[in-house]
Amino acid sequence: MVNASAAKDFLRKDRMPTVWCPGCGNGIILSSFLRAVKELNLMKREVAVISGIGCSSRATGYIDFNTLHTLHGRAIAFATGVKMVNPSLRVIVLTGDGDALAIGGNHFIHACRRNIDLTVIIFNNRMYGMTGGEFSPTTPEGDFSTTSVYGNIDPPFDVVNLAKAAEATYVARSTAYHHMLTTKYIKEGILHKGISVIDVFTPCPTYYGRYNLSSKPTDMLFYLRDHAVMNTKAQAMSREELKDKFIIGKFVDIEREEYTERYAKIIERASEVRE
Ligand SMILES: Cc1ncc(C[n+]2csc(CCOP(=O)(O)OP(=O)(O)O)c2C)c(N)n1
Repeated sequence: MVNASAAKDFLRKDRMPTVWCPGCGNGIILSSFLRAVKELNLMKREVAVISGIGCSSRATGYIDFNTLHTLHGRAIAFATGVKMVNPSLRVIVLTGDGDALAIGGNHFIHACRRNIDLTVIIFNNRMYGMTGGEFSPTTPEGDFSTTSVYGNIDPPFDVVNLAKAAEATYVARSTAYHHMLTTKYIKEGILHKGISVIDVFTPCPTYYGRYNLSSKPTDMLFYLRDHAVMNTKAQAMSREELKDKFIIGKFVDIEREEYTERYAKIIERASEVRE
């Protein structure tokens, strides 16, 4: 076990303070990630961290690894390129629900389908934080945002079900409150050969919270504590008991041939033919 201060080894202290609002869970998720890297004893040079655009995607600016802060929705595309060129790197994607599932939705499903060895950590704040609180593909139906002032009419994606349907080989969900669980899933995801998707729920206090739950960040954490149910426990609960709850846990952990390994075989075959 590594304590939280050890994670500071990986922070670019000269970039502090962060842009994140007081009470935002992004810092908690970032520290879960740093703790996971520390506990796995990974060297900085072995790790590449790629993000898109958004509040959550700013995370790459605060950490001292090989990092790329790329284009909105293109984090997984850049990460795919990095992994293809250097399969020995541990490639991690830090992304928002908008970045990964709206503009980046295509890259997300195809990375799952290919089973490329990326660890995709979704900072799921249920809306677009950076641009002012618009609804995103994970905003629940009926919820309020700056672009759904009478209630959102779009049914949301369930990230776990989406990743499962696209045939991701590791899928888990945690929250900013359950930081030890998040660290555990990130560690497992990094060690997993193939794509791992870790959906981490962290309602944005500034926009989502203010419009839908509470303007107090501590209430956000209590909300996560009181409404999350482990999937193992949920199986024995009735529909009525699960009303207003969301399910966390590990949902998929299977083996399937990884994409860069398949590609290496193709290169080998092609060079044999040429010789
Ligand atoms: C091509 C493009 N379209 C739109 C934007 C504007 N934009 C910047 S961040 C963002 C949404 C961010 O939401 P999310 O990915 O959920 O991250 P969060 O800020 O909530 O962490 C949008 C629409 C952009 N930068 N580039």
